[in-house]
Amino acid sequence: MATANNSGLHAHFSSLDQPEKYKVGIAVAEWNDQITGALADGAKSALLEAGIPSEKILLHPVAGSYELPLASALLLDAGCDAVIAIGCLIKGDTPHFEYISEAVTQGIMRLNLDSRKPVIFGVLTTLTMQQALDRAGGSLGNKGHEAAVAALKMLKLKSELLG
Ligand code: DLZ
Repeated sequence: MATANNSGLHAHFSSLDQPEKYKVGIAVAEWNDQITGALADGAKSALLEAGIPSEKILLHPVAGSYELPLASALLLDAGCDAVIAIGCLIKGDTPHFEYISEAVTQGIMRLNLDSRKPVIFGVLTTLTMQQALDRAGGSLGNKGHEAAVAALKMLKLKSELLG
């Protein structure tokens, strides 16, 4: 069962050295934009809090979650050091949800390993709109903010390991 404090992401993040040198992309799906807009706002505020300059945060909308892997790849090609892919898939009456979820999950993981750059899975996959609202600034926090913290932690890890 989901809990209100299940990640500890914030507790263990110490700040990034020279945050001004990083460029971070945010790809945002327009499907369920009430949710994805709130997630993108959460992600952007976490990056700004960490000292990434606003002109180095590239936020780009795409039609739906299925487009997120290609949009993320293009953001990496455009020089981003990390990308946060934000979407919201809500299960309906057809198997569409399963196909898109699987494709997006695999596509984003592939980008991580192929590029050796963090591409963060900020995609909610929920059974109901209420579950999505709970995770987009509601009772279970803002998963977009947590996704950005995950990106910052991966950038820090990469810098510690590789300089
Ligand atoms: C088609 C579709 C459906 C049914 N549901 C969602 C959804 O819940 N969340 C989402 O982000 N996108 C959805 N899409 C759109 C697809 O992701 C994609 O944009 C289209 O299939 C065009 O490639």
